[in-house]
Amino acid sequence: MVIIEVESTPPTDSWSAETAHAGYTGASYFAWRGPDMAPTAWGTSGNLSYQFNVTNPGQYVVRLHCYGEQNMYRSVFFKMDNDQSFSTPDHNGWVEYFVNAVNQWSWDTRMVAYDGSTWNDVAPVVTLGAGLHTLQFSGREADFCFDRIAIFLQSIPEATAEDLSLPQSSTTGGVVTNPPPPPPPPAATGSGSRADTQCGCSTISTAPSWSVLLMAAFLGLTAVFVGSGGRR
Ligand SMILES: [Ca+2]
Repeated sequence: MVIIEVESTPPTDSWSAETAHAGYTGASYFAWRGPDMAPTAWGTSGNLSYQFNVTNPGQYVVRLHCYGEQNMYRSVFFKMDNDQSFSTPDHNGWVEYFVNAVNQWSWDTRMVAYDGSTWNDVAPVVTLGAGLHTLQFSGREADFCFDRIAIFLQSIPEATAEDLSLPQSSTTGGVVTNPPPPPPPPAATGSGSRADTQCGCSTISTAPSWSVLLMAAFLGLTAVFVGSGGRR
């Protein structure tokens, strides 16, 4: 399961990081303060990109924590990798994701594909193999707000994945996000290597200073010896 705060990447173009609507998570949410874009203007303005790693291949549901100002049809363009299974090839993989709720935060999002005249519902499910994947958005309609992204195996209940108390960068289900998960708390014993082997998520060590100090001392002594020899 991957939980990504939208604001983990800087806003582009007319995306605005805001905090006016209570109920968001993390530092802020993004609101599209640009114009309404044409239904075929995918990928042209306000491109946002999120990369994450999958270790358990499978069918993943993607949900957005959204807020629709004005009406429930505020939407954003969405694309997963270069997957074109959502739509016709000339969409180049882009579909729309809209809020489906007005003036409130909701996970009750709907994904649709535009066929040139109408918008057809598509399941917000993607097949993800092991490895890195890139999720992209671009601006579509004014006053669309989104806060966080949940990507989770279909076997995980939606209510579990949509629990707002979940931290960003969850490693549940063997999936880690980019940016990486927060480092573990320091080991009580002061030995840095134990936390590394337990979490396996980073190379953070809580006590790197001894080896650094020893190396510095060794280099310092070497310099003294070389210097001494040079003066002889
Ligand atoms: Ca957020």
